Amino acid sequence: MSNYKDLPQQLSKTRNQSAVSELVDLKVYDATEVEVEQVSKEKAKTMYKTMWDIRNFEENTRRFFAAGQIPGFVHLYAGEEAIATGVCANLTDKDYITSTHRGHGHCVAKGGDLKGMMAEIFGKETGLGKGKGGSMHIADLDKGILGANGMVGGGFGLATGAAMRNKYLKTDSVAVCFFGDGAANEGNFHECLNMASIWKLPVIFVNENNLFAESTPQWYSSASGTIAERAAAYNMPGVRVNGKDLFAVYQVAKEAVERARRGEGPTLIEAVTYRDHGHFEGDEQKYKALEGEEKDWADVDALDVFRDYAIEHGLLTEEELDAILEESRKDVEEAIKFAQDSPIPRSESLLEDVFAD
Ligand SMILES: Cc1ncc(C[n+]2csc(CCOP(=O)(O)OP(=O)(O)O)c2C)c(N)n1
Ligand SMILES: [Mg+2]
Repeated sequence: MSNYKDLPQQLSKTRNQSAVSELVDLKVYDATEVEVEQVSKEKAKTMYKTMWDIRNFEENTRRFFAAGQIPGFVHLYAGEEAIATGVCANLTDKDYITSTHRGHGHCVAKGGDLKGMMAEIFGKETGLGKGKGGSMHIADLDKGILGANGMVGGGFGLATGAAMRNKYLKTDSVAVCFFGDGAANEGNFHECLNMASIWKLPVIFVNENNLFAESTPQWYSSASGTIAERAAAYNMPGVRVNGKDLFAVYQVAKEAVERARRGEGPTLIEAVTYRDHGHFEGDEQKYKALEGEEKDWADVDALDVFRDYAIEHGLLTEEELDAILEESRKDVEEAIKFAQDSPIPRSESLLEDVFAD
């Protein structure tokens, strides 16, 4: 938290200064540019609750995975809460999102039921996917959650297709594609940004640049200085934002969603952040340097940033903030109990939901 004030400056630094970085007029947002007054008290409360729901959900998933109660593989979203929360606060159930292997946060922020999600991760019959998918396959079509996805870059085509559907049916719904810095180097990224741009599709590409793809640093794997600057190649706005700053993310997402709803086409947002834990649970993280810029990002907690900011601007009181945290703890505890008490899938269910009628 101590380094928070320095972050906007850090954000404008690029490791690989490319020719394009100098040509493109990149907007770099931080909270100081956001009119916090525009955010209502109710909205602020909801967003803080969502961030805590994600954090509590993830810390408990970590705990029960370590205790051997969760089968399979889990990738935790803790540390990146402000991105999913700030983006999804601009969406309704009629809008779509596509998620990643690190998808719990996106699903919580889009309104996924905590009990159904936790039961899915525990592999129980009451889970959103009847316990057959687990952590990387959480989906809820009624909430517009098109699914977490084990394929890196798997969301680009789904989100672009969903946006195509929205436009074809003349709805004002949008689609959001969350993806990592590693996914930005998949071929699908380029194909879908191009297509979304020529057809002016209502899609927002939200890059979560957490500085690593597994153990590979982002600066090593990317030829461009930033991911946002690639937007210029596809003739759409590219925005870089402090992904630890909920208000800033909320604001840039709001502008992009409004633009998409007006029929003006896609936007690429790069939100810089850092994951609190390993790539997956069990990762020894020997590759982490935890010094310099990386340490600055690791030291910032988006929930503290929000809390300080909300108090400083008279948006919420300490008592109100504490009450929200308590409510979130209770909700997540109930979700865990629900998951633990639920039955494992019946063996016959293996053959159910395999073919369409
Ligand atoms: C198509 C494909 N290639 C490789 C993998 C293995 N893999 C899983 S996660 C991951 C790194 C993804 O990094 P990033 O997109 O930055 O997301 P992050 O884990 O940082 O959220 C890789 C290479 C995969 N699941 N799918
Ligand atoms: Mg990454």
